[in-house]
Amino acid sequence: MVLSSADKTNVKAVWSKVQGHLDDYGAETLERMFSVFPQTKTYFSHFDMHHGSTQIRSHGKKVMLALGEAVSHIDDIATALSALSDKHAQILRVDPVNFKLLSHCFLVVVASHYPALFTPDVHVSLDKFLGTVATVLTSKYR
Ligand code: HNI
Repeated sequence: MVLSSADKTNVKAVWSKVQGHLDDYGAETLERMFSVFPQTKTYFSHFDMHHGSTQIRSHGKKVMLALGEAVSHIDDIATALSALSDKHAQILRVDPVNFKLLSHCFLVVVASHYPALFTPDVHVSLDKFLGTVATVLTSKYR
């Protein structure tokens, strides 16, 4: 997946809005994923899964910060997320199908908070970006 310069501009525009709300949007993304795709909860059996759970908020923020790292290093996401890629492949072993589910939920969060920003072009760019991140995080599985 190749991000064009227009894609990069669009992703950075989204991130300039999102970066002040990492806890909220991270938690919202995870809560949507757990309720819409309950099979994803199997990876988090050690978490308090109630609404407003501090574990969900803190994990959501970690995921958002990692996405922010990818935005900051958008020309070399593989290097920026290399350690996280090792961890997902060797320790967490999250089935790659789940990355699409998380990405979908994040797209919904962005669209619902910024409907005017979320044009079809921006939707495509953000989807391509999330696809690139997912490819990096699942690239070391075998
Ligand atoms: Ni993921 C841990 C980022 C997708 C399940 N994940 C992390 C951490 C970051 C992170 C950051 C913390 C690592 C650390 O502590 O060293 N995860 C991301 C990103 C994506 C992603 C950027 C995709 C955009 N992870 C997923 C998906 C699942 C998932 C799709 C499963 C549905 N991740 C986990 C689990 C942990 C985790 C489980 C460990 C959580 C814990 O604290 O026990």
